[in-house]
Amino acid sequence: VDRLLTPKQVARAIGVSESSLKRWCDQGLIPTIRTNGGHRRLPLAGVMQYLRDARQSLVDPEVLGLPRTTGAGPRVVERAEPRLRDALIAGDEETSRQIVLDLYLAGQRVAPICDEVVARAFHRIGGLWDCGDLEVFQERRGCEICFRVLQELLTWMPRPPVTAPLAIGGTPEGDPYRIPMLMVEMMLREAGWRVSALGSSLPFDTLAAAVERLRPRLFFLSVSHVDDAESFVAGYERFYERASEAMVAVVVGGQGLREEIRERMRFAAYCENLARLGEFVATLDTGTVEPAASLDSGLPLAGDLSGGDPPGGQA
Ligand code: B12
Repeated sequence: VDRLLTPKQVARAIGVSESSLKRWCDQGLIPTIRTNGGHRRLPLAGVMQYLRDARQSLVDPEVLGLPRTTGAGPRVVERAEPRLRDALIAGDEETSRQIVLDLYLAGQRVAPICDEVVARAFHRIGGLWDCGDLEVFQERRGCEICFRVLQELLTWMPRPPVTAPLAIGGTPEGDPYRIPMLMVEMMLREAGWRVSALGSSLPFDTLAAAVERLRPRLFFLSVSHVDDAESFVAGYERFYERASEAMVAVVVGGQGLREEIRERMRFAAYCENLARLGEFVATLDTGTVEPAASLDSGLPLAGDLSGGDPPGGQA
């Protein structure tokens, strides 16, 4: 459930008077709801969206439950990566949180935050662990911290309308990796999708059942680890057959999809990172025209117009 703040709290966090803040609420700059008694309450997600859009700095971030030094970190991805890596290795959750939140509040998109900062930090952490320079507990602890921080970011993202296209996905059996899947969820949410992450280590048969039952527009599969290439490829092919019968686009990604495995798979797209995923989904016809509006105009829904071909010039 979204945390509710009072105008007084938000005014203190930003460093403006309560009356200015109430005026902004009444002008619709910050989403506001009213209590039964008529008092204004501000959902935290809406406040975060406002801070991000307005690039508003904070004088007392702790009032919002944010790290004390929020706003003091790098706003560019290049400088953030080495700092995040060190903080994750040291198990410093508040600094890790601050680094990621600062980038988001500075208006950075999900794809560069995830691809260029978080994933890159983990690729380096994996390398250090491989060379014996890191303890397993440090890598594992870094994962836990990262997962919590990204989940927090997800709760701040605006909720998509019920008419938004649906994407579902997960990781295949034997693949316990949760961070890349969470990143895909964030990326799609930012692009306006409804997303239902099914979980990790799921057998292909149950993934196919989910596709048939939920009929999403898009299915995403994240593969970081493949135990046995033969059974993976065979299981995936059975899944893909059922997904294509259900007319569901399948997008795949992850470090486990080495070229020799990829070339034995069928898919709508393979994306090496979230930036590519963003480009791919922009080409998908998601038919988000309001049903009522299209009935009024007597025109068919957007989905019927293009016949499933990507609309030109969008990617
Ligand atoms: C954390 C970690 C683990 C954790 C995972 C915890 C968890 N619940 O998430 C645990 C402890 C489970 C683990 C176990 C193992 N691990 Co490990 N692990 C890592 C580590 C350090 C980070 C993984 C991670 O989350 N990275 C961050 C993500 C976000 O990066 P990413 O996966 O590249 O994702 C990006 C893109 O690939 C893409 N993407 C990914 N998925 C998708 C999906 C779609 C649809 C799209 C569009 C894009 C996309 O977008 C992302 C953002 O840019 C990596 C090091 C590394 N190089 O990443 C090793 C690594 C992946 N592990 C490795 C190994 C060897 C293992 C073990 C076999 C070790 C062992 N001997 O037991 C086991 C295997 C267990 C298993 N059954 O899979 C190797 C894999 C080598 C290989 N190619 O097969 C790596 C590369 C480390 C290394 N240098 O050797 N590991």
